This record gives sequence, C-alpha cells and structure tokens, in this order.
Amino acid sequence: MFRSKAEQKVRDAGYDPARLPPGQYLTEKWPVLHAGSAARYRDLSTWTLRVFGDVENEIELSWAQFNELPRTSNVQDIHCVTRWSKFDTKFEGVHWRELAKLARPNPTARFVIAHAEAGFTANVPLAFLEQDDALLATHGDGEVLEPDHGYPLRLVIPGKYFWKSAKWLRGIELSSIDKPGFWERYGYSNDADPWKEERYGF
Ligand SMILES: Nc1nc2c(c(=O)[nH]1)N[C@H]1C(S)=C(S)[C@@H](COP(=O)(O)O)O[C@H]1N2
Ligand SMILES: [Mo]
Repeated sequence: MFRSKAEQKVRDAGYDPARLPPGQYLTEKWPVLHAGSAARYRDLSTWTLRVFGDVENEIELSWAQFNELPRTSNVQDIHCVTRWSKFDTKFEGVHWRELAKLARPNPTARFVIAHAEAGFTANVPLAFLEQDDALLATHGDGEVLEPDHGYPLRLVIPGKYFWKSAKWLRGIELSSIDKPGFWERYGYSNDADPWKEERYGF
C-alpha cells in the first residue's frame, strides 16, 4: 500500500494517520504564525472583550470580569494552511456559551466575525463557535499563552484551518450576514475545511 512520507511520520510518532488532513505534515513543536507583529501587553487594566452586533445585549468585559466566567478545557489537532499540523494541543479557557448567556444573540445571528488587535479579523459561521470543543482560550498546552500564541486570549475554532482562530482576541461580532475576514479578503477560502483542502479561493 502506498504511504506518503508525511503519513509515515505520523505512524512513527505513534498516531493514527487518519488524523492527518490531505497535504499536511505533522510537527511536534508549536510553530508561530501571523501577519504583522505580535501584540504585547504591559498590563491588562485597559483590556476589554466586546460582544456586539446582532445581539440583544452588547457587552464589554474587563479582564477581571472575563476571568469570573466558568472555565473548561479540551484537546484537539490544529492545522495551518501552510501545511503544518499539530496533534493533541490542550486548550483551557471559556466557552462561547458563557458569553452567549450574557449577550443573547438574536435568532438572526448566523455568523461571527472575530476582532483581534491591529485590525485582524476572521469569520466563521456561529455554529462553529457553538461546537463543544471551540474555545476562547487563555492557556495552551498547560501554560498561559505565550505572547506569540495570542496572550491573553485567542479563539480556537475546530474543523477549520487555524487562521480562523484569531490570536489577541478583543471582540466577537455577531451578524446576520457573512463578512470575509483578513485572510479571506486576501484570497483564502471562506470555508477553510482542512479535510476538503479548502486553502485558497472560493
Ligand atoms: N490576530 C491574528 N490571529 C491569527 C493570525 C494573525 O495573523 N493575526 N494568524 C492565524 C494563522 S494563519 C495561524 S496558523 C494561527 C497560528 O497560531 P500559532 O502562532 O499560535 O500557532 O493563528 C491565526 N490567528
Ligand atoms: Mo496559518
């Protein structure tokens, strides 16, 4: 049976090769990838997280308020469009449902636009943020997120290439219409399903 080098490496590392989406290779470390430079925070006294748009009750939480919300954790595989995949990444943080209880999305809200520092945005259907293993993460692999990985807060959206998982998250916009984000406007796929290799174009 034909086995690609990438698939063999996954086997050698002791994983089921079925976990590797097409055109990806396994990396054991956690690469850093973003456009521009990482946000650096001296303190979080002016940090806020907004939930706004197609909601009944727009909210803006301080870091202290955010940290009072119930917390959860999960483990998942992440897949970057530049072809690296990292397995079994543990994330800890707050699930969207805790924010949804406060902001109460309208029934018309079907899309989410994540807003990050420096104008970065990423769009996903609301259904993807509602998944059990989606997360607003403060920790990765057991540690407080490194500045390069999105400290103090990043999104984690399973089932999409990792560019949908905005680092340095500052806002969640709900919308009845889809609005292409930063990479999507740049020519990347709107849907970004790694299993269908939806990398570029529509
Ligand atoms: N704010 C912001 N978030 C971002 C990006 C970015 O450019 N800016 N790049 C995305 C891309 S392409 C990837 S692969 C992941 C990388 O996350 P990591 O550096 O923690 O591996 O962050 C995503 N989130
Ligand atoms: Mo990426």
